[in-house]
Amino acid sequence: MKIYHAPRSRSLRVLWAAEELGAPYETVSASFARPDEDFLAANPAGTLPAMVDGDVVMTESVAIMMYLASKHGPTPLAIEPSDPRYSDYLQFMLFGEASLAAPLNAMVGTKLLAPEDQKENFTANIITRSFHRRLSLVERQLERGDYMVGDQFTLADISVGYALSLADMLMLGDVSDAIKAYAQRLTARPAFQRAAAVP
Ligand SMILES: N[C@@H](CCC(=O)N[C@@H](CS)C(=O)NCC(=O)O)C(=O)O
Repeated sequence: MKIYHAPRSRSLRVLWAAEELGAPYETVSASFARPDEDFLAANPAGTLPAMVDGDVVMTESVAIMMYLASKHGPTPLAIEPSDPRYSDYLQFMLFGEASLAAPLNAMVGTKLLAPEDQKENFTANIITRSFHRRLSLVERQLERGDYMVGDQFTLADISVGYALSLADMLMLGDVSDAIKAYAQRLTARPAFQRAAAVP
């Protein structure tokens, strides 16, 4: 399995999941700012990650994690649909990207690329406020256990954990102690550290 990767991009989710699963992979360095031909052949949209596994080509980080869990499972990282906790698993797996990380793409542009006098603007402030409001759902979950699915670490935590690290990178402001402790639990995992060390 080949993963097009850049450090701190969403390909980190895929590497982290592969490390947790013990799934073998190789990485290909890629840049969404300057995509080369090989990367664009795998993902014409030029977004990271892209994964090529034989004839299978996928470009959504959360979907790739679910694919890996199916392929290399059964695994405690994935909750089965018959399990009463499946709804939490599904909810936070998708929430991590759709509700938390996706809106932050606009903040990457604003904080990192926009001219100095356009870094503070109405939309950026709305996105930041909304991100913090949405974290209340993560906090409510943490009142029930250490992870998004009670006390079981799952792919949903990789999904949400990446969004937290992106917000931290963008310096979107302080988060609650519960979120800080949760982020520390996640980044302390050896599989995360191995994935984060991949250049
Ligand atoms: N929903 C996609 C989002 C992919 C995405 O936006 N990746 C960022 C890098 S972390 C990117 O390629 N941004 C450049 C762009 O949107 O053109 C996923 O979870 O994989």
